[in-house]
Amino acid sequence: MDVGGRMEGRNATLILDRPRIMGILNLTPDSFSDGGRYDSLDVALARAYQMVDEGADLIDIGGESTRPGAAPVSAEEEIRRVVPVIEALTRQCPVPVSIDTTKSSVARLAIEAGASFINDVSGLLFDHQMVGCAAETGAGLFLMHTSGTPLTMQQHTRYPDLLGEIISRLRAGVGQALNAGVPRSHLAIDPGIGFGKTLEGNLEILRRLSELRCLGFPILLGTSRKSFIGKMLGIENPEDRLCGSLATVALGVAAGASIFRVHDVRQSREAALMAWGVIQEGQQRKS
Ligand code: HH2
Repeated sequence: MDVGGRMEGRNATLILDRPRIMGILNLTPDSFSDGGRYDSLDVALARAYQMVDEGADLIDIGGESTRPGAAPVSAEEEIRRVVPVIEALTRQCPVPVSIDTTKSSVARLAIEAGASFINDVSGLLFDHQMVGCAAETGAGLFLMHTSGTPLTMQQHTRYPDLLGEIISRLRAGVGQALNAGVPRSHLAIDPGIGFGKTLEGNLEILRRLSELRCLGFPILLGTSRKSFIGKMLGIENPEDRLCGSLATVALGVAAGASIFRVHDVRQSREAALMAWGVIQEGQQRKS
């Protein structure tokens, strides 16, 4: 992680002088871990404020599940789910909001409602107007690697060179964003854990995560409660995957990731800051 780095969004800046926590708020009936939990405005806002109290630096709001096999949702339905919550939350919330969507029409209305960042799990692949939306609105943009839509991505999990493919796809995405006028300081990258990858592929990404630093952008890591942790540890229920999730956060900090997308905010923040403290001390001794 580059000390002194930052990621800017519309009316917001994430100072990356230590690991930052992105708290997950899925306003969906079918997300793999928290689907159906936050289906009223009050419950969703209460969960967002709870994550802020627990130390979240950013709240990521999504209205469409991206788990493998998830059915697509219309833009109208996504907007109906996310916009009222973003509007109400950003009126008072002390931390910024990102909109987790692959649709520019949803992103645009979410930003009008107060969101500062776009989290595009397709890395600009699904909607060619997304890049213009980021450039015009001044939103920050998280670009993630995937191999296809949630319906098809698990059919494309074999790569001759997995890290090479991720890096070249992310390089193309950031190039496209820079060409469209999105400033460098508004971009971050994400290898897309669980998106068109096998168990071995996800482990390889974690082992070789530091290689993504060659692109020179902040790295976001989203491992929280994912099925590769369940497969490794033989744990069926996503809510029981906390310990495995925390191990990946610590490894991510050591590899140079600076933003962690998580369900368990307090625990992940503590794991990240502990790992960060160990690394910092080592760095101070070297200098
Ligand atoms: N993972 C999920 C969704 N959005 N965004 C980024 N940048 N990185 C990720 O790894 C990532 C993401 C999937 O997890 P979740 O939102 O918890 O579940 P679902 O897609 O079922 O809503």
